[in-house]
Amino acid sequence: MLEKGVVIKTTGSWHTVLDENKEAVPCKIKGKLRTSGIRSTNPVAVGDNVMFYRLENENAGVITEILDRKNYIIRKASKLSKEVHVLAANLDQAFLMISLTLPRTTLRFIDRFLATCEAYEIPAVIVFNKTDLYDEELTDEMEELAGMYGQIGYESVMTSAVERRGLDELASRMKGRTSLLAGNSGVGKSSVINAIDPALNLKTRPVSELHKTGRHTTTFSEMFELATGGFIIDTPGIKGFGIIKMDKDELSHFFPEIFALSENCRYYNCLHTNEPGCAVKQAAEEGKLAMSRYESYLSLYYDDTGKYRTTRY
Ligand SMILES: Nc1nc2c(ncn2[C@@H]2O[C@H](COP(=O)(O)OP(=O)(O)O)[C@@H](O)[C@H]2O)c(=O)[nH]1
Ligand SMILES: [Mg+2]
Ligand SMILES: [Zn+2]
Repeated sequence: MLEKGVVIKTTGSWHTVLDENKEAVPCKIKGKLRTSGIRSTNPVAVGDNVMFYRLENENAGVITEILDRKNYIIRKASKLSKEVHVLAANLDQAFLMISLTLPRTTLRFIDRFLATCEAYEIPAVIVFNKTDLYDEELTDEMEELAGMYGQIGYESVMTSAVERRGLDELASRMKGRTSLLAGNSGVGKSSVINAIDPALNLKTRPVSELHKTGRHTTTFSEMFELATGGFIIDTPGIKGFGIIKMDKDELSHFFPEIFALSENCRYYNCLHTNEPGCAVKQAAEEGKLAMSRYESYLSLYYDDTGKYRTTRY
């Protein structure tokens, strides 16, 4: 009998599928699997909804089909390969956890992440963590940034794992949804999740040990269910999340406020770098567009490393 389930972990050829009674069943894949058509190194990803059957007298099953994906995020399988690795599928939203100190997240990193979410059409929320460490100046900066991103359409949540601040709000936003939790190492992702649901007992690591090697040895994504409801995807390959190298003439689509301003540029194909009559550049100079956002746009525009594919998936 076929059952429906969701993949919560993949390690090599074994995939952990959560059945409809929330029981975890280790599954292999049936030899021939209908795939989604992309050339990926992994046929099944965390977040995939699948059909599977159980093997008799064994606590194991076989996946026979991957149901259509609402969306998925990828990274390149390796530096030279054209193949991709699907990091996660069926995301409802992405939380970008940042910190203004220890370690400080750069605005460039935030904007890259947000632009990538736009390209994937995944709603993004910014989480300011470690707020217990912010002095008055950093608190002002946080309010200013939250206001600036809020105007663009990105909501913010302010949290502290230490002082248990903002956890209810975060948990309620996560409830009933599948969320990607992203952010630089050390910003407190695991700590915040543990503070929401201590039973998960995720490993945390002091910031002073971040430079030590072995940090990024895991390459498999994992999905956790919170006791308060909702699934969280913690993916180690998040650096490669920037895999979507947007075409230069499409880049402004992924900066919503820049895209809105571009309507007033003199040339319809204005790229907002140095063109005469560019409403975007003018707005940045007049303070109507955050200079940091404009600079992030330009930095992505000029980022010609050729590291990533130019295709949008
Ligand atoms: N002061 C303070 N420290 C925090 C907070 N959240 C996490 N940390 C510390 O930051 C370090 C890294 O946390 P961790 O959860 O491992 O970060 P991750 O790499 O994003 O999962 C640990 O030493 C945590 O104790 C917070 O809200 N306030
Ligand atoms: Mg962690
Ligand atoms: Zn322009």
